[in-house]
Amino acid sequence: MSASVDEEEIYSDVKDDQMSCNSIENIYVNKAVCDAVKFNKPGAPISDLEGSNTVKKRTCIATALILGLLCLLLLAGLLILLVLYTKGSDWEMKKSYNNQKEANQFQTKLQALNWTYFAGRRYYISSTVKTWQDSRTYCQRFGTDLVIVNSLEEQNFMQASKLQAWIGMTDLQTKLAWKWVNGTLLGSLSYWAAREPNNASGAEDCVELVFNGEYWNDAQCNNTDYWIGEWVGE
Ligand SMILES: [Ca+2]
Ligand SMILES: [Ca+2]
Ligand SMILES: [Ca+2]
Repeated sequence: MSASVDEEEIYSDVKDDQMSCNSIENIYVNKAVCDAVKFNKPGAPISDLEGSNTVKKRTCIATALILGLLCLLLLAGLLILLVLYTKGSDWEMKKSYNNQKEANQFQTKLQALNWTYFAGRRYYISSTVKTWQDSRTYCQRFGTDLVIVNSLEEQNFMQASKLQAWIGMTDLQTKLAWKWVNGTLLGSLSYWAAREPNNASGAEDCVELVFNGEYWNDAQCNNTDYWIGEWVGE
């Protein structure tokens, strides 16, 4: 009877162990212990297993902290990019607005003062003086350039200004041949004054209207003249 009781107790203990081993919680937590009990194999010492679990928990916590930190860094990076993008867009919009505003002001000024139409073309006749390059730069800022003379009619039109004014021709780059500002070489059509171009002192590389606008002369580019701009394109 006593032996039977012992067997029952042993059986009960084993059963308890099996139930314990079958519970979901313990399957993952105490697998090594269960294996040791179920298969009657020497398992790892309990203290080692607990230590192992503690290490795993710490590893999990550390991993979670690192992931959280990475998420924060990623979020911060996205916020910085968003701020930079917004500022860049604002700056571009402001720049575009300023350029458009400047162009509109220029158009208004031209229309109010010196916009002139001839043979379907638009011209700007300056009311101040500048060097040849500064005159050209002024024109280019607003989509124009110094005038290119394509016909006797256009030459006569400029003569009507009666100004000593720069036109769009130079030999600054070639020193050998005269070129219009659009890169084409001067052809047979020309209106040089007598004994011009003479490249006086070896330093005359830009062309101006002289004799009340009737003829051309090569002059030093750093002289200051009025200028005539011609709208590029139609
Ligand atoms: Ca022209
Ligand atoms: Ca020259
Ligand atoms: Ca000259």
